[in-house]
Amino acid sequence: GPAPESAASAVAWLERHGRTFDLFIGGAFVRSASEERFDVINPATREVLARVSQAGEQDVDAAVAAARKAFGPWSALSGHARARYLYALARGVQRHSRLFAVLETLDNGKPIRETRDLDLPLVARHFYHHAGWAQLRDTELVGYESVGVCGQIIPWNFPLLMLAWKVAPALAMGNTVVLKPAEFTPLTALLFAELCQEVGLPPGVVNIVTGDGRTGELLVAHPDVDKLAFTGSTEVGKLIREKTAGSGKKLSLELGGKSPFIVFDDADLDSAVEGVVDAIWFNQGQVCCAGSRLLVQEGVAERMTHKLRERMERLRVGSPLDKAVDMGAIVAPVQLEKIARLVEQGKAEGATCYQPSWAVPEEGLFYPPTLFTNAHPASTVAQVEIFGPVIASTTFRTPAEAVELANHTRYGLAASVWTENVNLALDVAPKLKAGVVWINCTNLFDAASGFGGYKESGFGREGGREGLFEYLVPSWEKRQKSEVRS
Ligand code: TXE
Repeated sequence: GPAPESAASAVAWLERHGRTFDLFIGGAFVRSASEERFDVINPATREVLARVSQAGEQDVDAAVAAARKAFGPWSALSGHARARYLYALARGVQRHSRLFAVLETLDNGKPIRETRDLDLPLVARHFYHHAGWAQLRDTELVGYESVGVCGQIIPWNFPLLMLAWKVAPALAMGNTVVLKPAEFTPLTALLFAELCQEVGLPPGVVNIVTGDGRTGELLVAHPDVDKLAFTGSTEVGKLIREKTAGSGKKLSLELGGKSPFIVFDDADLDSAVEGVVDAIWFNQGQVCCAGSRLLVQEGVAERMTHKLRERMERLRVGSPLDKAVDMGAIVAPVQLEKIARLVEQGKAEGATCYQPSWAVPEEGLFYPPTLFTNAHPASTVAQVEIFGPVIASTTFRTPAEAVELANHTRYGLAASVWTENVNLALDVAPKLKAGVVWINCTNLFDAASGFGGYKESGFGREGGREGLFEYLVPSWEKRQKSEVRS
């Protein structure tokens, strides 16, 4: 097979920083007031990659103040002037894409094939797309104003891509940002901070405060933050909603999921099997819209299980720098323990558990692809977001039953429908309560189409035209608010 990707570029970058990182505030790297730091590990080897700052109250205050100071001049720029910066960031991401991809793979554990061919192109695309919207801002979005200072809290499953989803629209619409990456995966955000310097982004437009949930809480509670955007667990999302109630802060939440993957009798089963690989084994299943519930029509259930088991045998789990692997490492020990615990619970509840005959590497945080069949729709593995490479399968008889099972969840992020009958697909799709429904495909994203959920998957959309309005307020609303204040 192909030679493994070299980690040299990312290692050199880490070494250049003495493997120790400060916070990015007001366009410069500054030491945290407390000088407290935490370890960031490579989940494939458990080695410490770097020590990163834990931002405390003074640091978050300084970052918000820097963003506030930058907001006036930044929001007063013409749209096309801001577009120039977004184009420069997009080109910068492409220029350094190899380094970004390797660093992301080291930090997160996901296969280099994915960071190189999916994460990075999608990141660049997101900045290009929003650069275009920045140009159109002044003519196509009249009657709206920038919101102000945005606090953005992101998860570890797509570290740089989630940064792009948050930062690009915020900047394009004239806002400034204080972003908190997830504590497991802060490194590409810090490299992005360097890119902001490289392209000459005005100081304070983007600030990056690393730290754990405590730093997030400080950002959520900060009185001078106008908007909060959060992607992460439903539990923390709920907490943020409670804490911001009545604060006047604008809020968008992109939370968990337990998305159905529905296979009808007439589906092209080989394509559907590849679809499942993509739905639940892509990124080790650590995907908010992962197809984690397999609903199969009775007539093909046995064949589908058989084909899936054969395909599972041929999946490769191992070093994420190996270009031939299909699955890398799980992000952190707690996540690996959570997966293992839920799989044991699934077995205890009586579902049939299939794993490949081979074993995963022992040194790193690896977990094998896992299939449950005969999972009762109300059971743990069919209801709880596992956020790992585990899919739970159930059968159904009629399309109506498929819809009922699909919607039998607290979540509503995504769904995938597999059939050769276009009428059936178009009949079923609108009945599924999900932010996106894929037909004969899965896990496809584009900056031009809005992404987000229903029910406990959150609210607000990212991407598309609708995503822009998360970072704008109607002018009349802003006037009214300032009148109330004065
Ligand atoms: O998420 P958290 P965790 C789900 C998934 C996973 C579980 C736990 O099921 O197993 O959540 O993962 C910050 N105030 N998803 O614990 O805690 C935190 O520092 C403000 C699904 O990693 O929600 C990080 O930056 N912020 C999800 C971010 O919130 C707080 C992706 C997300 O972490 C905070 C990730 C607080 N009180 C996990 N506590 C998806 N839908 O994509 C933590 N944070």
